[in-house]
Amino acid sequence: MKRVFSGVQPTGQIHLGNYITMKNFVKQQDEKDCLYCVVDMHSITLPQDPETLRKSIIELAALYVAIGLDPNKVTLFIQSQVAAHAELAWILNCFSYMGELSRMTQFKDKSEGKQVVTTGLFTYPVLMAADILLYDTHYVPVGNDQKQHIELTRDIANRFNNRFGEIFVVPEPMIAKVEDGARIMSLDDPTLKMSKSNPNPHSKITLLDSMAQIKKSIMRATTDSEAIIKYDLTEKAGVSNLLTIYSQFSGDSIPSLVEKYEGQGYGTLKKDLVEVVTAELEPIQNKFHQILQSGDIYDVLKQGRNRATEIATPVLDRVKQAVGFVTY
Ligand code: LTN
Repeated sequence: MKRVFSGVQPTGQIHLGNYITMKNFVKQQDEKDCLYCVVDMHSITLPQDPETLRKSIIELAALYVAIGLDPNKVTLFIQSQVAAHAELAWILNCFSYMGELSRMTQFKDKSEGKQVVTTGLFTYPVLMAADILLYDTHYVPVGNDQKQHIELTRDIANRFNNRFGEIFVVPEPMIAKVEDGARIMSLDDPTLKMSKSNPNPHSKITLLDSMAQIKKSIMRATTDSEAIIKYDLTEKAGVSNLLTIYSQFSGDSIPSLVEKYEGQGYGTLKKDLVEVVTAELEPIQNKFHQILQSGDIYDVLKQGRNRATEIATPVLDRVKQAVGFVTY
């Protein structure tokens, strides 16, 4: 059975862009051996408030279940609960190059203009490589923005294998198909990617937004003054973004949506989009609250930690043996 691994950071709120990636997690759970991780160690590469982080870790785990991951089918766990991640990351740090890490665009974006940049932020992609390689992962479902990190993971794995023999499985990215490679853009400024760090609450829709807030964010989304519903990412970025979101939620193709709304105003499109989005998110929110209240999530995470450790331990031993450490 092919293995799938992916991780989400427990920082900020999960927005629609993240959600589309996570829906792809759910799709994999029946045919593949899936491990999904709350990557809390990645989150401390930027400053965090401890109590907020602790709460976000459990909430993200609950959200994983609420969107449809079945704890009896997949392994859900917290990265910092499996020490092998940190151990392998150290070893891989000794096989990664300053030059290649300096070229990571996410590092450049996140470090730009900062007075202090931690080495943790710099080696973030190496920890991500460790996450993936630790489980003999075949496929990694991620958003487009993580492609470069997966490429680096493959480079590190190949480098290690060339030096020591077939130690690692070389993983492949699995990128959710969005029409024309479109990304989910900010609602207030469709030239920017929808982002956790955008301070404007109406720039994004997060999975835990109230229904009223979702309605407000969609109804005030930036469009244009043409009042023609057309899919055109450069000329009509705002309307195209609404169509992309609509299509992701309803499953309708974009051409069929363009046809459906031909001759109608943006108001109708937006009202219907509110319906489609809230109809899907409301039951997810109900389930989310129910899971948190029941306390069952801790059992799920313990079981996940045990299973993850079982898989990771022999892989880590293989690596330790390869580099010349003593294992017994
Ligand atoms: N960098 C990713 C989160 C992440 C991840 C991983 C994704 C950490 N480790 C391993 C896939 C596999 C992000 O910020 N989206």
